[in-house]
Amino acid sequence: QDGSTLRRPALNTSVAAAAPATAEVSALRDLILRKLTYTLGKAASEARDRDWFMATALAVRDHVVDRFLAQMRDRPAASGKTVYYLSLEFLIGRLLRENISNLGLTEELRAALAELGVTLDQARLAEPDAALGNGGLGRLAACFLESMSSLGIPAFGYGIRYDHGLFRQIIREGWQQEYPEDWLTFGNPWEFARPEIRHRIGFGGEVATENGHDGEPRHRWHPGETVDAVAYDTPVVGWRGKQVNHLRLWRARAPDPMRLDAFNRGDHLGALAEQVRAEAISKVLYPSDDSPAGQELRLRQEYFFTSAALQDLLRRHLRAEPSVANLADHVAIQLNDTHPAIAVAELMRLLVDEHELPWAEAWRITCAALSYTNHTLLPEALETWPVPLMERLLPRHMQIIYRINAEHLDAVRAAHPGDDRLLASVSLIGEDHGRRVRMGQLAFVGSHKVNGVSALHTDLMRQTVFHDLNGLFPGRIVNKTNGVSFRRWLMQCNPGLTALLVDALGPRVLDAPEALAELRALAGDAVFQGRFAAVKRANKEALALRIREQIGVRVDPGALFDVQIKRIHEYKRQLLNVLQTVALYEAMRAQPMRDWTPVVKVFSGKAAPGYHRAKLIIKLACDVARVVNRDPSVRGLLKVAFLPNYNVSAAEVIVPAADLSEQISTAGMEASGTGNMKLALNGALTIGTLDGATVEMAEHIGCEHLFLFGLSAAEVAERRANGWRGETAVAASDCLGEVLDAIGGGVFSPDDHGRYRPLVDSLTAEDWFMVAADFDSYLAAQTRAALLYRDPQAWRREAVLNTAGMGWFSSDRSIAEYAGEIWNVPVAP
Ligand code: T68
Repeated sequence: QDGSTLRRPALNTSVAAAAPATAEVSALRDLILRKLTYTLGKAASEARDRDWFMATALAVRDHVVDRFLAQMRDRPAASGKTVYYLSLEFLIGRLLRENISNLGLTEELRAALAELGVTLDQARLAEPDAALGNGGLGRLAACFLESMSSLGIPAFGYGIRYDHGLFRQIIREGWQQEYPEDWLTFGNPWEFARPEIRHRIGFGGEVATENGHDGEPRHRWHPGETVDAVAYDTPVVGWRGKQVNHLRLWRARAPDPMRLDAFNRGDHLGALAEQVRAEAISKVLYPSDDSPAGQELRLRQEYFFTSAALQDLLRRHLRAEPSVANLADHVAIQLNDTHPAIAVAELMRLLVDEHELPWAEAWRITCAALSYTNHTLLPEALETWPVPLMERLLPRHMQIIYRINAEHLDAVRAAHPGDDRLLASVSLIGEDHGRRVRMGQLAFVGSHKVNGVSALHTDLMRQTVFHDLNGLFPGRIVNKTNGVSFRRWLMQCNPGLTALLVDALGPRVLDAPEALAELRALAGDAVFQGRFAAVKRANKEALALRIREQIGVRVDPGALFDVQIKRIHEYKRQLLNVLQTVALYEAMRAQPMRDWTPVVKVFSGKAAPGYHRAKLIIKLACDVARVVNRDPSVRGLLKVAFLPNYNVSAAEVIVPAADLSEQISTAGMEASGTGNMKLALNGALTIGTLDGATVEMAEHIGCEHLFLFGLSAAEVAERRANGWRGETAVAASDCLGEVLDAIGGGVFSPDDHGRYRPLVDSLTAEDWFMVAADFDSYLAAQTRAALLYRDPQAWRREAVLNTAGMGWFSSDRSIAEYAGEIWNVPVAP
């Protein structure tokens, strides 16, 4: 009855299925061997998987260099405009499979490596993940870069080349421990170091004011400290190799490597102190995901990469144009969240102080060039910096911000005389917790467009955080619903499904994701369903193997794979999922012989190191797993797996294997979500709240094909306003009280009975995240899912309809919208 019993279709599982030409294969083989021998200095007989990966990557890189250099050399054709995407995070993952797939080299490379006695997977799996991001925000930046290349939009991604990306997560006795991540240890074959591309970044010091020749005072900043930003370029290969853009990451270097006098005096540490201080800037990614880092180093990182990016794009502009006056005709600068928001002041400084433009003209150019994407409404995640810190670290920028604010508030006063509440609300300086610069307001005022990342989120931006600014600048806020790269999240991670889609819909589906809609006609077709299910089954077997290898838990690939993979956060409500797991466990123990649907609960994700609650939720999931997985009375029908060290590569294995996708955030709190899109695209059914982009997914797929439950965003707001308490929900529920008693009473923590008391108490009290409030409704949705899974035909039909409805969620669509409505850049049809 499940997919494994059906005849597996004889499909070629690769996208570029044509047999590779032998001449190309031999050329590639020889190139790899040359790289291994002459660049890495290794003999083939001595080479390890990592060496094969390095040699292969270097060979593949050779294939893109010409197009890469052309982007650098040539002015963009039609519009003459280049997009600069500024992001503190690029969560890239591995690049080998993406690059060869986009270049159409997969089969050639597979054959070339085979001639060398190496499998493609051996080389591929030896690549470390570039984990230069925390979660959705960083991964979105990576998908967007790939889409810009695929759509032929000339673009640069600008960020930081962190020595250490997001921490490696180890789970020891259920507790998360963080270890430094080391992706650069063996070198990075994709990047080109550009020691000659270097910009000086200042901090601290003083501002001198002179009289300029036009009578206006001229300001000159004399920084007390300088750091160099050195460029490292990684080619970003678009689909079918169309365009190769730049990801340019900056590394911090001290202008002087050390103080030789101190060193020679024997003060070896002191001699290196400045270098250490300077280079700390690009040492490590902040693992902050939606919590305020609030630290000086973070501000230094933000200014460092923003200034380097702006200096770099100005230099590029001036190579082709006589002046900066027409800058906004040639550049579109997108700020990914407020992390680069200091760009507003820095661009003004460069234009006014360095290029001597009049203030008003500089302001016009700045607003025309910049635009800003908001990714969160969580108040604790909205960046603000203490004014004294800004004055000390960036004195000239603080002056500029004061002047921008003064002119902004003058305009508000003129339009709304006497409205002090409005003035306080839209000021760039907040007075609530000491004087602080509000980076969201700064980015808003200095941009021509500000966007949210889903329709609901954008509406909530207009209603809440940016309500008053929206009133002053109507039309500035626009929506750009997120998307994901179908190359990575379908073609590369799920070659089996891709081959089936090509077979059913034609190769056109690889270039035109709208074609997925035609699957609807096949959703009821038993043969197609069988093939679809067989692909899913194979992916589930691969995940089952990984689960066994990683944590020693055996799972049945025939069970319903119920997957929640994302950062661990209270608003994402992994706790709600754990509570339902416990409810199911108790029900199974009460009636062991009922015909329960076999379920595997898969959790994976990292908690911010300082977020104790989130770490406690991981511990609870692991405690529940330990008890459930060992209990013979559930007869293996329920298994719980917490997979450590979630990252892009782990997602590429889990996503294609999921049956049920958990998108269960408290409504109104998840800005968009993108994992929701990846999972549905790969044929998982969504169990979710009407939050973020899940709302739009329900519209595109049809809401009857998702398991929707819970309070709406408006209902959540209303309950909070009316002093909601979770005990109301406990009293009304048949089983929530029992579940909380078991967890709070130590059933899963016999070594520490009180461990989960605070967690449980918060649910019966304020229940800020509406876990208790939504519990019964979630349980009912889970029951609907488990029932449907017992009818394989019905489930498969739904799975096909989910994939069919996802064409719109390609990041190509998102980027085409940015290009048209924000950047004013043409996209070739
Ligand atoms: C995510 N935000 C949103 N933030 O939570 C998610 N935060 O709904 C959305 O789909 C995604 O952005 C893309 O738009 C984040 O991932 C962070 O990672 C972050 C990092 C540093 C500081 C604050």
